[in-house]
Amino acid sequence: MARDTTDTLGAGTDTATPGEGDVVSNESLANLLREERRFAPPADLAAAANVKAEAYEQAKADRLGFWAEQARRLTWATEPTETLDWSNPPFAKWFADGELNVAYNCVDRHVEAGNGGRVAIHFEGEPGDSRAITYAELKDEVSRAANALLELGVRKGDRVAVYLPMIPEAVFAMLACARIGAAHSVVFGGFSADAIAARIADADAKVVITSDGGYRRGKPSALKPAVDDAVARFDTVEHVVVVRRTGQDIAWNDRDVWWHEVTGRQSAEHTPEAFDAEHPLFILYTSGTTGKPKGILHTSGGYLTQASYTHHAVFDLKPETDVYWCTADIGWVTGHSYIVYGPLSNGATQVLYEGTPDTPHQGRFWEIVQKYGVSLLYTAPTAIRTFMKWGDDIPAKFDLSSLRVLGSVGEPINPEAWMWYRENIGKGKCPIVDTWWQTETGAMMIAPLPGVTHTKPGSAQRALPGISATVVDDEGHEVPDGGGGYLVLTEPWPSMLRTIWGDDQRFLDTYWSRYEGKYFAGDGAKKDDDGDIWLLGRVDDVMLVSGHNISTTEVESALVSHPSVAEAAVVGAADETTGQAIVAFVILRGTAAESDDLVAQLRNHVGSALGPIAKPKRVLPVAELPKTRSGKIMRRLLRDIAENRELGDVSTLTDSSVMDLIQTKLPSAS
Ligand code: 6R9
Repeated sequence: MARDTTDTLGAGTDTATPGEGDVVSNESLANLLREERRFAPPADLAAAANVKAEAYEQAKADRLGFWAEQARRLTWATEPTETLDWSNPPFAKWFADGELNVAYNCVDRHVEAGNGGRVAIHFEGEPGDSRAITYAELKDEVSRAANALLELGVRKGDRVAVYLPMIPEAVFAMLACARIGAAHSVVFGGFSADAIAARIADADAKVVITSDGGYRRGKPSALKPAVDDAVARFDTVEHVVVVRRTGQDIAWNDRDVWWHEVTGRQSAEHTPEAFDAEHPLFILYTSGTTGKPKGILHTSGGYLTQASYTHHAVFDLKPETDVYWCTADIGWVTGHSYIVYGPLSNGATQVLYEGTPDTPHQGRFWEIVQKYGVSLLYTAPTAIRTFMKWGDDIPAKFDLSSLRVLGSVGEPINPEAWMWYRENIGKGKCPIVDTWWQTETGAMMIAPLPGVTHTKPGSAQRALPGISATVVDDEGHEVPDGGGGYLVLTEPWPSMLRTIWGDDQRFLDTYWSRYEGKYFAGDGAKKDDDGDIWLLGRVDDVMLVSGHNISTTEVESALVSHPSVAEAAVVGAADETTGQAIVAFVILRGTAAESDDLVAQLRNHVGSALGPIAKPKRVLPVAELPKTRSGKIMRRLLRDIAENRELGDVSTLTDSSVMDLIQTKLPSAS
């Protein structure tokens, strides 16, 4: 990147006018791809890696054979003889004649193999309470919870909604559902009563599992009132099971039962039944930009195969010695696949943390890494940029020498955030695995292999073995190396969504109608000269300035490459001259002071990094950005602000007061 060079591309131009940009922009926007930093895997990690370079060749030669082999990682009650049934595309069946119990694979088989004494979960509550749960104890907890659900009338094929904080009971509840063949529908703790009600109604959930509250930011925060409000709207919800976490006062209704009472009277023995590989495992709602949330349906055998394989391959998990920690919430797909199903199917020891990264202090994450000797860490760019903002001195106070692989998920990671993660957390010795995937894909799809890939800051690089991904243009033709367009998946994969719950037509329309025979992911992407893939953000967020597509990710990464910027969100706002004009919202790093001079510098900085056409019309320093509970920036709301419109749906926002803060900062926004 040309971030330290002078203003060679004429970034003094304030407004790009149509026509003028053509040559300059095409050339200069490719600058981000001129990322020349490369990091080879550490030799010792490469030598002992779970997955070596041959895996790509093997999967290429026989993709289905490769996945059939990965399915053998699992313990089947009936081994599948058929790998993929694609006779009715895009409705896939994987391992259809196989039978298994997902919870048995995540729990019992480790106990039977003699590892019952291994810690499955090191729970760390926000107030500092902790609890270690071995695989043997997990088996008892999950069995009791399964027996409790049966007592409450839940049966194979039913749906159970789960609305819990990040406490062990969330894991027990999900596995108990899996164990008896009921599909869980986890709703982010903190979503509103309306959001819970919509999800209960769509899936027709019979039972809801919640808690009195959970700890967030040093205080107990209530969960049950939202459930009470939602459940009161239906007579189909038969029971609400309530975990006591905070002990706060709650209203009590006839259908409520305490978790500790209903599980406490059960036997710790429960014989898991084998279900078809295509039996539903869970529904997880993902908010579309418009319309009601989509209930993404995942099934059992294929999903678990890919969650398990990718966790083993991409984190290089050695279950006897590693301590793994995924900081995601259980309400996000990352919590499903990389807290519950992937790690537990692999017999991992992991940390489960209830709270926020700054309670009681901004070093809390690093204190946890030090306390448990975490070796594999999986977090999101939003967290990494927040840590950058707080300053390098905070992680420097802790012993992080146990770390060996660092993961990222959720958004494109800006090259400078990647470098910061590598230097300040990984101390220059840990491979970074930037993992691209979606709720819909169920498990990782594009990511480096830590013992194989020469990593590049900011790129997820290439499809994992057995996965086929590429970038196509408007007409669906694959772009050559160096070209840009849309990310598509060209072959079915084991953990693919099977449909949208109750709406096959929407499944077809959303993902399979844009390009014949290809899955449309909704993300913009580019291939660099080596053929490596760079994700450029959601297609809905792409800006059209003077006839040029400009990706939000590239402009944000250019801003974050300035030493004063920790985080940036960029939107295209309607503009009379250029169609759209780039408006950038930036969070400054701890030491930087807001000034007109700095704003001018930042605009010029983007201009010189990417060319004049990408130079933001406005740069607005703000204290916070609107984010979803999984940490994704909600650019749609910033666009509403930049265009002086009333705010759209804010129901998935973490903290709606953020919008008020931004609005008061912008009396003159136009
Ligand atoms: C796992 C998850 C999916 C969307 C996806 C993309 C963005 C996720 C990314 C990434 C660039 C990565 N995304 N990981 N973009 N690089 N490593 O996040 O699922 O919540 O369904 O979001 O997130 O835009 O399409 P989900």
